[in-house]
Amino acid sequence: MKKKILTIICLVSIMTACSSNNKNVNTQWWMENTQFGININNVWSQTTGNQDIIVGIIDSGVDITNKNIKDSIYINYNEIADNEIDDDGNGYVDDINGWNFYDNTNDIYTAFTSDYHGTMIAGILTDKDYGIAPNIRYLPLKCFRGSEGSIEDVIKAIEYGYDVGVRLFNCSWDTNQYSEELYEVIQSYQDAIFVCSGGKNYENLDLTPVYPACYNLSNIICVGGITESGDIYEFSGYGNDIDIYAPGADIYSLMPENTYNYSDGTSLAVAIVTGAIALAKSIDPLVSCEEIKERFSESYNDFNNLNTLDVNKLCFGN
Ligand SMILES: [Ca+2]
Ligand SMILES: [Ca+2]
Repeated sequence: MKKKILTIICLVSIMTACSSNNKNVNTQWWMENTQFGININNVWSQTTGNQDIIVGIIDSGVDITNKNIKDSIYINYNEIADNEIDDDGNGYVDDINGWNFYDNTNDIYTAFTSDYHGTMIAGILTDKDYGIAPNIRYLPLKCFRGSEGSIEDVIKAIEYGYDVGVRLFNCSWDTNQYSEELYEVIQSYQDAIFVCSGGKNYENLDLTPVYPACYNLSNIICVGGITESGDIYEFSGYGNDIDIYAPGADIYSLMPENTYNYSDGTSLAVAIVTGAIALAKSIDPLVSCEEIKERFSESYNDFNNLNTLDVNKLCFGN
């Protein structure tokens, strides 16, 4: 059994209701809606993502067998599968589709209960029917089993992802524990953007910060969740540290083993923001985190007095 430096890192997701597999229902309230949804239609007429954009999903594992996400998986063409040789010499044997840092294997999916969360994030990002940016690539970086993981593995995953070419990381988790090591690794990759959860409790982050979202670093984006009625989602953090609010309730997403479900959680808002940034980077690969934050600060919603995500404004500035 691997010895781990454990910290408490909790993933944020609550499944609300089991749905049927009826895909004819109007399932995603937040996609086209221009009030508290993300206003995506005009952007989609220009791009549904560029395959050169690779999003690193630091999360639990991903069931990549689903037909709606299997074509978006990152493939390491420098590695020969299943020959038990580290062909590309990066220190990871047979790492074709990312890596399982939790168990230190190339098996990025273990079981439904341990890996539904990462699968859900991959679905929001790239599901052909229900995702934001189906034509980008995602790289599974499994650091959690269920809600259990370690800073130690997260740091390895960031280093691995960056070497692969990831410049956009989805971090749908948080911890109350400040880690200097995690701070430093994020700081050292200035040209990578880290989209992070503003927490799973209804707390003012100015008083009760969560990490990595509240590290004072220019390449971190701190995300909060809102509901269909524009209220702050009941388990989202709030306060001045939040850069942008995005839909975080009643989100329809892929689950393992070819199932779908409605879920709530700041985790989902994070994935929606990551997907939106992936589209912005598909249009302008050199857009900086600073520029993105500036566009977020202009994305002010008078109805709820919050900065709420508008993908059209993010991508085209109006
Ligand atoms: Ca390798
Ligand atoms: Ca190999």
